Amino acid sequence: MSTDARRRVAALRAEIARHDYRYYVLDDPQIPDAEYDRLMAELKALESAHPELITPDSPTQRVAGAPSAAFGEVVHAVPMLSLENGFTDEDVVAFDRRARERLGVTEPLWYWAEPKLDGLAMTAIFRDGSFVQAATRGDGVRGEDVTANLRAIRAFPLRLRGNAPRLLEVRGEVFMPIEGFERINREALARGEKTFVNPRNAAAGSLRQLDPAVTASRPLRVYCYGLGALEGWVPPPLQSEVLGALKAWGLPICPHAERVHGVAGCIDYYRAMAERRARLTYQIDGVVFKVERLEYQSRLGFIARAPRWALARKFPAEEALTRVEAIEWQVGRTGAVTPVARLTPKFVGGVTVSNVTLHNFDEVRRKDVRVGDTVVIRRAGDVIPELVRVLPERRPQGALPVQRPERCPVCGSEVLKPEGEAVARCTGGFSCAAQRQEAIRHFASRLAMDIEGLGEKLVAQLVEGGAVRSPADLYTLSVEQLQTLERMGKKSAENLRRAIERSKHTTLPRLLYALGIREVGEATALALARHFGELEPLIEAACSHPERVEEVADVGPVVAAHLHAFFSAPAHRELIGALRASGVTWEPFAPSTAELPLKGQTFVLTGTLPSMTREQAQAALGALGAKVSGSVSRKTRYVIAGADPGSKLEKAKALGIPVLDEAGLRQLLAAHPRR
Ligand code: D41
Repeated sequence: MSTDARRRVAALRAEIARHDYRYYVLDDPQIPDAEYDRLMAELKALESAHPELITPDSPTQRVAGAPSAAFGEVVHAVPMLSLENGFTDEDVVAFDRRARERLGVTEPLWYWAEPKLDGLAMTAIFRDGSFVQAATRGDGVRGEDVTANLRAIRAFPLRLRGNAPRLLEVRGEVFMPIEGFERINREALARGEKTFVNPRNAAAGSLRQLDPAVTASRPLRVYCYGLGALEGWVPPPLQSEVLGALKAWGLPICPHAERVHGVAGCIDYYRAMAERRARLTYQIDGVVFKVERLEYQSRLGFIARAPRWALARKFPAEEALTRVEAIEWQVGRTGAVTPVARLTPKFVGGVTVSNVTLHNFDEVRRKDVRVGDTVVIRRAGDVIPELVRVLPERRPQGALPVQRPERCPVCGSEVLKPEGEAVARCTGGFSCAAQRQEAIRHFASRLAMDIEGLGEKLVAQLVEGGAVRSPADLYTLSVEQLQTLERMGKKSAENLRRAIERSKHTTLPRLLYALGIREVGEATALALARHFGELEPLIEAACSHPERVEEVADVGPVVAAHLHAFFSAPAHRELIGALRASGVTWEPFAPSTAELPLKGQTFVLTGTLPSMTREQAQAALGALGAKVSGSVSRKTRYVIAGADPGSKLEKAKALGIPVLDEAGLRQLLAAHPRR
């Protein structure tokens, strides 16, 4: 046998072990994966040429031997205790008080605080530094022999570094980081296989495998947190020092564990981890506090099967079951009609949840939520509570699918859900109490009726106080009435009154925009005004001949439907009458004799513009007479390109057609101001 081969094998094993240590224990990898794979390949080649050099703790032996038929049983030399649970700060205070009373200590104790990993407990034995056996916790007295499986986990060392004791039994948690969990689930889904419900189940399912090759393929990690049987080593006085020693031997330790002072330190640690929880790469279900001093630990001993020197402070459960009592429809400020499930109140994630939004009708159908259903709800951290899923097996008989409301629950106006959109909306606008305030704020805004000084706060007061129910009411407000508003002196009230008065003389495009018809922005309002010249012909067309409305550049069936719904509503016809009656006038839009500046020019839009929607860009161009087309040809005047442009941009370049970004488009629009 060549001594060269023996030396090279030893060097490779040491190097591989060093990289594993840097990666899994120090979290500071040194070499790329490809280089690691190369070292491994070289070692494998050498070992197959010199099989006599193979030892069980070689990294090539992580998966060795055939799958077994069953797990053997292991009796734990030192029983694996369980943890006492605490659910409140008071539980932590009581735990600390009991410990100090028993010890006769009055000053605050030091604690070792660590995350409570949501995985599965294991114990591993090293003899003379070599890994020899591992077992699950089982009932604490006897567990299953998972030696071959633990050996298959790359994150766990097969040999200890430095001077290891004759016998070292370490205890820890096997877990699967969230990212790995999501990856194996994605892969399982792609193969049409079953997925794991959570990382804990994934870790348990992966460790308790009769074929260690399967375990090896799963992204498992191990963090060690304690000791079992020992020979040839007297542990240092403190828990933190024990973990320091384990880490020096190359065993992975949770990086988020720390020493804390007294009960106050414990409670602070709990809060800090609860806040960090969502950003951790692994799942935890609480934190664990352990009395630092080992001498105190042994004086405190244990009751039943839990040590008196440790407490698991659990996070509130994030998921719970409850029942859907009703499904109601809420109307938002902009008319969005949103389904909300009213629930039997349930304490989950630290708060009582009594309703959850179902976002939109499609979501209700997708989840198939029905009144009477038992559902899983979830509230994680500060995240908005959500309805995760329905338990169909618990559905009461006769529970019917939810129907979308045809009429607004607040005002009774028609509810429309445009094709391809998720959100259904109330068409009530001003006449809907839910939308009144927002609609009036929009009416008064600068690009609409431009009532200077009438901002959001004043509108809120006027609407809440009942003085204003429709925009027409603004024109009946007296200086005296305005003066009753908060922080409104005589002078400001007079100014506001004058601004309201001034706004009476407006233009048709401004009025159309001010009405707040869905998807009728400034550009569309202008195009409509330009096309119809006056309001009446537009109303007539919108109500009776929608196809005529679609003749307007850049008005499609969606906008036409919104115009139809708006002008068909009696409340809106009344509003227009009331505005006229209170003296609001608008000049008819004189169709300009001059040609529109971009008439005859074709534009193509591609990609996403930073601050304009496609509709806005299209409307703005249309208002200047340009045509917007879907495909690039030699006749295209400009291509407007945003982020992630498609093949249209390539084609434009190939044809030598000028390309503008949003800034360029804005410059072009500014060069041709609309009236
Ligand atoms: O992270 C954990 N899941 C964890 C579990 C931990 N950090 N420390 C633990 N400490 C103990 C004692 C104090 C009994 C040695 C534990 C567990 N036990 C434990 N895990 C499962 C049962 C008990």
